[in-house]
Amino acid sequence: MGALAQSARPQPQDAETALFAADVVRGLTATPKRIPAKYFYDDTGSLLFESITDLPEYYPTRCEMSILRDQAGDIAKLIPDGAALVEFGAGASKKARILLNAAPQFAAYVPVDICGEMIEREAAELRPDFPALKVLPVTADFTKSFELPAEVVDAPHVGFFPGSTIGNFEPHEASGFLAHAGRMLGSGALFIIGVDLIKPVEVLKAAYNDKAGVTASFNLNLLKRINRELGGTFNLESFEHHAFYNRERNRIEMHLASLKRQKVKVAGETIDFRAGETIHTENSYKYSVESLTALARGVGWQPVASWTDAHKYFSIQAFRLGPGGGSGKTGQPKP
Ligand code: AVJ
Repeated sequence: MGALAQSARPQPQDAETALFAADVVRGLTATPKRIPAKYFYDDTGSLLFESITDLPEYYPTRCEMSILRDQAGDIAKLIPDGAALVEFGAGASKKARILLNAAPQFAAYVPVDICGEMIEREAAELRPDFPALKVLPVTADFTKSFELPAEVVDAPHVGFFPGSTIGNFEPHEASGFLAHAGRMLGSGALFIIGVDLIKPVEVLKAAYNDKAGVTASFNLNLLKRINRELGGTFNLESFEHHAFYNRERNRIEMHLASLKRQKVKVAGETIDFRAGETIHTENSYKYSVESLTALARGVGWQPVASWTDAHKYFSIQAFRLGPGGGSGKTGQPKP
């Protein structure tokens, strides 16, 4: 056994790592090669994404924050007394804080995220700032069914899905997610969604090809993570960050391109790369207010209001679930 084979020996695995390994092997043995974007966010990846949000070229976070700040008063008028704010994929609660400050009628904040450690930490920081608010974190995959805390089951529900995370889904998955959120929140619920808008290609391209190379590091970190967690043998020098706008599909695509013909071992499998062959690592779909509305309407959400920033780069859109939407407030999947 050579040194290469030694270092590529599969590592002992927990359940999470086993799922990661299965997804990566499935994606790298498919044509074209791909890896789900959710795997970007290990500790380093989360920090790199934080740095991306500060880049001069990366407008989405700044635009969304400015809309939330400027329109907080108008958004607050839509919030019923005693409502619970349910954030899907909460992470840092920076954006929720703006809504919670503007709408003191919120009785509860329910951040939902797979990373329990992070939302518990955020909750501990929020509680002293909002002493009257019940902060009730739920550790769960927000794309699957989860139980809302008993304290908020009968409260009016306000869903919150900022950050254009919806753009990572294929349109049919986005529609499926909106339907799922409807079942979780119940009829009459409000849903506040942050979505990146279609805009001139130069602006989009620059946002995913920053001069400082942080987005490239974010993309390449996925290979580092595979090397560390799955006994991968990726040479980071022989892969390159590619990001471009696909006009037909209104999406930014990120890829990692192999600079040469090469073999890489991952989780005990050998993967062949042609020179120039890519791993598709992310789609970031861009919507218009109308195209998201059409998707939402299709699964029972009626448009209530929408706001954009001065450049019309980003949008916050509010929907209400019509009667008969969702399947009640228990969060159980439909039979
Ligand atoms: C977190 C999915 C909204 O698509 O803009 C940033 C992720 N990828 N730079 C986005 C991302 C590259 C981001 N989302």
